[in-house]
Amino acid sequence: VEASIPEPQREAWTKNQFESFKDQGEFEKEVVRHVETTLARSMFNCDETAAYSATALAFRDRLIKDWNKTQQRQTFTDSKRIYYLSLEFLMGRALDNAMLNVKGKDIAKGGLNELGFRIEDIISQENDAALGNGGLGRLAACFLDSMASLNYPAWGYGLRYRYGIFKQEIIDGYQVEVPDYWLDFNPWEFPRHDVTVDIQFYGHVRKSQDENGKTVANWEGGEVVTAVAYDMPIPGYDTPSTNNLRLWSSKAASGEFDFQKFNNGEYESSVADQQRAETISAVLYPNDNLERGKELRLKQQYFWVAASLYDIVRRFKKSKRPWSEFPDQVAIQLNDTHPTLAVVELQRILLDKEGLEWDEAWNIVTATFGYTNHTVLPEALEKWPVGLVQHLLPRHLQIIYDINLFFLQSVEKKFPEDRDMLSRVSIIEESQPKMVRMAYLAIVGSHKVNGVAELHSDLIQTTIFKDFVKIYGADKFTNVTNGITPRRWLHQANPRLSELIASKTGGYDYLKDLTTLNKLEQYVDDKDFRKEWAEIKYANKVRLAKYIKSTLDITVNPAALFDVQVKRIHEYKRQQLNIFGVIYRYLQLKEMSPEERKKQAPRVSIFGGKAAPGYWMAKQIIHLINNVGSVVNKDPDVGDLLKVIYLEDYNVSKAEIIIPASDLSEHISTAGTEASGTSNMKFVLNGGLIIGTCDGANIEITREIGQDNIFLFGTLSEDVEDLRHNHTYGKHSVDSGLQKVFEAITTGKFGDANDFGALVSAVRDHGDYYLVSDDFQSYVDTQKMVDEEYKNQEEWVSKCIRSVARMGFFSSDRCINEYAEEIWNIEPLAV
Ligand code: 6GP
Repeated sequence: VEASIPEPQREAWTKNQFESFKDQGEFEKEVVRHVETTLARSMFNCDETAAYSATALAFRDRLIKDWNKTQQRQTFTDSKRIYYLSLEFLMGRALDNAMLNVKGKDIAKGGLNELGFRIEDIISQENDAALGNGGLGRLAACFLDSMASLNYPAWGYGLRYRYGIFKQEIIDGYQVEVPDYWLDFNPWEFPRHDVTVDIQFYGHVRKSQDENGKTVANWEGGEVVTAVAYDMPIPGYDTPSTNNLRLWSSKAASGEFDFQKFNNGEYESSVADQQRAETISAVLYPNDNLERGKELRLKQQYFWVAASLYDIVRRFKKSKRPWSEFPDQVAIQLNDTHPTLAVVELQRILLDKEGLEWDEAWNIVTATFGYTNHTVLPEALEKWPVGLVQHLLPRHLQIIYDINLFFLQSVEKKFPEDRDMLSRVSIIEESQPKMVRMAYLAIVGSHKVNGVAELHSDLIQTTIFKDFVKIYGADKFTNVTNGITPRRWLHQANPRLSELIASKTGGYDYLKDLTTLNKLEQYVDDKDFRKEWAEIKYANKVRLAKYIKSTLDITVNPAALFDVQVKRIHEYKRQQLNIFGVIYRYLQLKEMSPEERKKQAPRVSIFGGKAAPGYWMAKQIIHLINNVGSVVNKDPDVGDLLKVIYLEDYNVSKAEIIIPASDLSEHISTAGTEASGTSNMKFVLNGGLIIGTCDGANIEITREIGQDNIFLFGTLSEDVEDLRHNHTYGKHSVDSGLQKVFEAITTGKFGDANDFGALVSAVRDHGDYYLVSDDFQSYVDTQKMVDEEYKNQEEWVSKCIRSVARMGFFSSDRCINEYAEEIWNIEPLAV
């Protein structure tokens, strides 16, 4: 890198660079300087918010240095880069992570203490960057962490939403949504007012002839909106590599602002255009595993994809390489189908702007893209009405039709005898109205397609994409089982456990190679180690109990079994099965004599998660959980034996408190519906056991940690279809235990029965699509087993330790290395 600096300036440029804080004194000086100058406040009225801001700025200064160097090095070496396109990045807080990666947390702790603050209080001042819904967005955040930590030259591209996922309040047992305006003070983003791209919408296509007589398409007219880049540094762990996350913000294109109107005093209408432009990046769509065909959403997608591709192409063109080398320099990963228009946009750029021939362009496109599928749920598979695409992106629709034409011609050649094949695999669905099937477009436009856990990758190849396996062969399809970053999800969230592990495995190397955890296995029978382990879990539970007390004013006993289900509320994730099970437990407790009750294991059932604002059934589930809580929690017959807690506004920073405190967590989706799940990995890594179905990554977790260390129950994925068929056409009777639960609900034990009619009849009268009744008995039986096993704490703790020791596979580092090797063909950059 130094060689890239011009000789005369080299010395001046490279000397006197500042490093991480030399000592506590230097850190304090920096904080005070930022309070007094950058924030223009006096230390005499420096509150926690100001102390947070100044601390963040002090660390940011260090981060920027590494960031600049990394970018310079990437430019200089000119090696292949990976671009991760995701409409969601669920980052959470950044300060703790920056402290870890810049190395200076201990100094900051001491320094803040001396200035009169506790580091935990300062860290918790930060707003979460909540630019995502759930698993898909959090996975993208873990991937950024791993790509930086492994020194891959990687960029994330997304949208800078002014409002992230809404904040959830629970009022009278109902979810209420409050906007999440998170940008008040965000030291982690850098506006790049000089990096802008004009994005076109609407208009029409005019064909003309160029000087060689070749027909060229000109996309003309319509409206233009400007994309402005905002960059966020992504530091790696134990490496100076600091990558970039570039988020685009929309604003009116210069020249769009109507000065004439403004001059005439029509202030309001003159800013209307501006507001319309800004709407594009205003808000994150709050649906998880659901697509609704809204025009603004399609506008968001194109806006973000077009700006990102412009940026990527601009960077490539600086290298002056021939176009054929584009795929050697650029890999683009599509995080689900949301960025699929990028396939069309790149083809358009190569064809219309750069003058390449169709085949030449198309070979470049398909060699560049990879597509990750995150769900098989039909309601989540993206489709856009042809008419809408035509209206918004007329040239793109033409290209989509051409892609489809050439694709179908090749299919017809290969399968002349299969007459239905063409309509089955067509990118255009011949429905009323016609629809563009984005997943099919993504498959056709990519060289690799992957699922996110073994079962899921098998399922996509045998169900929703099976024709494409026939067409392209099995090699195009692969699996990359999801992972999580151990830096955030063990070291940051559970510092004491991390320290204990480090003391036994030879330091913090395990944070770089998670398989090192296997050294813990030799301590499973070590009584002292087990004791320390159990004490840490208990302390984490005390911390959560305090949080529950402070937010809900409910006292829970930290010695009780903490049973946690936190994730988006969805029928397929089956929080309804959980709460029905809780009701069943409650009814049983009520029937027992006081003597019998004394023998029962106390439990705290903890729920958390948001429902999409338009998902009525999910909101009913939240309501029922809260109503059950308000009955159970004040029932003196039950006391400590059962508490039901709904934690408001589940998000990344709350997950960091909740996950380390769980004894048991629930991952109980109907088999075949949860693509992977990633919180299952987080819970086990933090020394909790799980109860789960044979679904998603639960299956691989079982394989790694051993069947004895997990509570599996329920229908297998291969039996789901038959059961559903029987529900519809055969006879279907509700499980007898569940009937008692329904009786309690419908007789008004938990508030107005009418409120929960739909929840009950979905199971009882409407085919029980999610097999709640089929799995109910085995669920409560398995919970009984949990109660029994929890009584033997020595054995329980041994299982936890053994499980953690075997979780090495689930690091997102492993995952990223697999993508790099199998899909991106990219090497880390030496530092
Ligand atoms: C989620 C899947 O539901 C979850 O199982 C998986 O762990 C996660 O993706 C990461 O791969 N899918 C979504 O959130 C989604 O909206 C379109 O998919």
